Amino acid sequence: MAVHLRHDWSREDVLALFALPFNDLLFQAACVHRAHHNPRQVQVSTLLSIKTGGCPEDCSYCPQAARYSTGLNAHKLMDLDVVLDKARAAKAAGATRFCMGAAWRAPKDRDVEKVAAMIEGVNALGLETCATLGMLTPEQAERLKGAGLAYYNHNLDTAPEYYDSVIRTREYEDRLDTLEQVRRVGMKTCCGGIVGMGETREHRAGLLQTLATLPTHPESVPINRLVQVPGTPLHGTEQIDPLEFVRTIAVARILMPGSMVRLSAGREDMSDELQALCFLAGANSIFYGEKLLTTGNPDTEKDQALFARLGLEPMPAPEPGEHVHVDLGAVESAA
Ligand code: SAM
Ligand code: DTB
Ligand code: SF4
Repeated sequence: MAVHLRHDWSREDVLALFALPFNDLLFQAACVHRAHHNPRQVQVSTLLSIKTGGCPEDCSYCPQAARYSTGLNAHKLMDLDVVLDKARAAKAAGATRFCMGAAWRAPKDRDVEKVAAMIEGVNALGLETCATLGMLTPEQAERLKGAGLAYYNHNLDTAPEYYDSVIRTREYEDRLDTLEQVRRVGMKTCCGGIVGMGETREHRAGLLQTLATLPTHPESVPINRLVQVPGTPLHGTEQIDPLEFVRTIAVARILMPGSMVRLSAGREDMSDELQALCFLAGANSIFYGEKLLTTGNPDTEKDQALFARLGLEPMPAPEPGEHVHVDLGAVESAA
């Protein structure tokens, strides 16, 4: 279904949504959710860290940055057969998308060749594929698309004006450039950020405004709540108010109606009630399986019980060629 989506949200528009009385905001978000999606269905993705730790970047939240002492065991790129065994297990547990993450600033061409073989193998199992490998050259984006990669995850992480407080080794512009390469070759983008990093509401609005004014809305928008890992600079940051977290989900839903809004990292210490509010606010995707990349996630049995309690069901994978939504983009919508 092709839909006209707004790409001209101002910072004031976004802040006005954040400022609504909580129930008004949730009601509006739930209406938008129901107009664009089946509210009983939640898309389920499983993550696998195919290359762990030893990363040269300085992302202040990340346990995989080599410069922080987080006690993590670094691991070289996994062998293809191990990745495919993990993908088979994820499918058997009920996941429909398999996301492979690597702790690279940017992959080398020979790494991309190895990941391309993984993508082909995971596609052959009937799972949707996603990868997050860092910055890409135009040629690398082409190669991944050619291998059949459906989604590329590359987060903006936070508002442009708060970014330097979190990451110094990579520019915001670099992230926007990689997203541009991904869109150009026709892959879907999975792009969101992290909240609970000491940012203000203005910064949360800035992240969401930037996402919602990209040339096309990311097809998946992961909203991560910071997982605080001892040894990282952000360990010990004051936690975000849970209701403010729900507001962030609701505003993301209203700004990007056709996207999958993912209740991402940070679910392990969320109550069922908080997660239920997030689903009411329009979240319709989760990471499913005991592990994120290096940190914990709820057990599959626990998530299955939560779905049963809430009357939710896993979203079936789209048929090949079927589009969840087609964002006509900023230029066409304005015409
Ligand atoms: N190295 C690649 C990159 O940064 O583009 C890909 C992997 S990186 C771990 C993917 C994303 O995970 C980051 O952009 C960040 O949004 C998220 N992330 C990492 N550590 C996190 C944490 N402690 N809490 C929440 N999200 C986190
Ligand atoms: C995203 O937005 N969140 C995921 C995925 N994309 C790659 C990663 C969360 C990582 C949490 C910390 C860890 O497990 O290392
Ligand atoms: Fe490296 Fe990615 Fe972690 Fe940043 S988020 S330190 S780039 S693995």
